[in-house]
Amino acid sequence: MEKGQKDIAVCFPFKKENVEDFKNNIKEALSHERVGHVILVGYNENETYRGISDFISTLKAEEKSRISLIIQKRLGTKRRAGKGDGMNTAIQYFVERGKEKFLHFYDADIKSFSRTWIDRVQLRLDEGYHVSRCFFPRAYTDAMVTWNITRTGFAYVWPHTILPDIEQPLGGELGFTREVAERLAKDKIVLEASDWSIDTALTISFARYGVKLYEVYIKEGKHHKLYGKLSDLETMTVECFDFIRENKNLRIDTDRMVYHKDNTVEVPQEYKTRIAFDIDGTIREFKEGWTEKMKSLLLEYFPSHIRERVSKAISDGDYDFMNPTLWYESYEIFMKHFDPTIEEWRKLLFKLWVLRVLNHTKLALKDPDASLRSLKEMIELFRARAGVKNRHF
Ligand code: GDX
Ligand code: MG
Repeated sequence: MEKGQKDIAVCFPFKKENVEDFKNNIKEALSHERVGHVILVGYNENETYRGISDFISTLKAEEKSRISLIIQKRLGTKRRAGKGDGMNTAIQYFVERGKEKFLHFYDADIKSFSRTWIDRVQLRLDEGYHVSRCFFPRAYTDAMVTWNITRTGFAYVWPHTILPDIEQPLGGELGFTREVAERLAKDKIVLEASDWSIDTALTISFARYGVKLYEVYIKEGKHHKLYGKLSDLETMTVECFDFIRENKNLRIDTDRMVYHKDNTVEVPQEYKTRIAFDIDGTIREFKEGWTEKMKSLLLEYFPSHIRERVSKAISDGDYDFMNPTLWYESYEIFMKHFDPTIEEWRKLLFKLWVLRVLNHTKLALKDPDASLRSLKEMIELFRARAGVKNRHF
């Protein structure tokens, strides 16, 4: 980089966020000497959008000139309009109008964001990696979509690739080169990932392109708005699963791909024991909303040893059974039969995922280290079984 060159664009996609936190993040990005452009992509002209628009009007002319506040376009045609449309709008805007060489993304709701994150991501891009993405220490009861949907799904569908080894394949904090942005902007698979599936779509696409990828460990962690009951994650769980299912016939070969990551120091004790969601509220909700159609899907597709335990969980509150082996069997059934157009399939996937999370959480409360080991072993179990069967769908 030439001295004084502003060669990085930073994008914050946003929907409804705390305006003060978001303002701090924008200021932090603007204060970075290499950031030439800050792209803010809103879902619509809501309260957050208006708050940020007022804030921009108070900035100095030089800072104002480096900010674009835009509304996301409808780029996908099949899936819900969500974060994916926001990120894809930013990528297109960057490719068509931006002059910078690199594009970074960060979530707008992060409370621990600092300009040093930009440095740490950019360091690897400057070294020649095409994509550099963050991963964070997470509570052992957090990241339950990542472990039980995404890394398991990658191990199931693409067991021979590095995809299941990526620490946080759903993370929204990452940077890549203009060349990668240009490919993404034309990629139908990515453009259709208009909802929460965008993070999965990007990860899969980096593997499809065979990029040089680096995962950067941000040891201070990502502090952001918290979840309540697991039902806050229902849409994300289903959308992330469905994207993998829909693309299960994609042939991906990562033999020549370069993938490196930071070594992590031991996760701090406070993370090991922290409970990431409202357990009692989740259990209460689990019992509700079972329709006849959901029960008939269970009866038709699931073996009796799973079906009977699910029924007992609903009637007697015996929640602690969905271990990695039973989850593998269930996952396979969803992979083969799940229909995203049928609401009951979506609900059933979510309910069984809740049982998996509750089973893991019980172990995490008793023996945190054993629970982390069991998540890692679950990925290897999925990989080994899928690899051995070497199935063709
Ligand atoms: N433009 C736009 N449109 N932005 C959105 C939309 C949307 O429809 N929905 C969410 N966002 C923004 C949001 O304002 C925030 O800046 C960011 O996207 C992430 O959303 P948040 O509600 O904070 O998601 P959460 O649950 O923190 O998940 C993030 O981390 C997950 C993970 O680390 O596993 C998010 O980046 C997920 O994609 C990721 O799976
Ligand atoms: Mg968040």
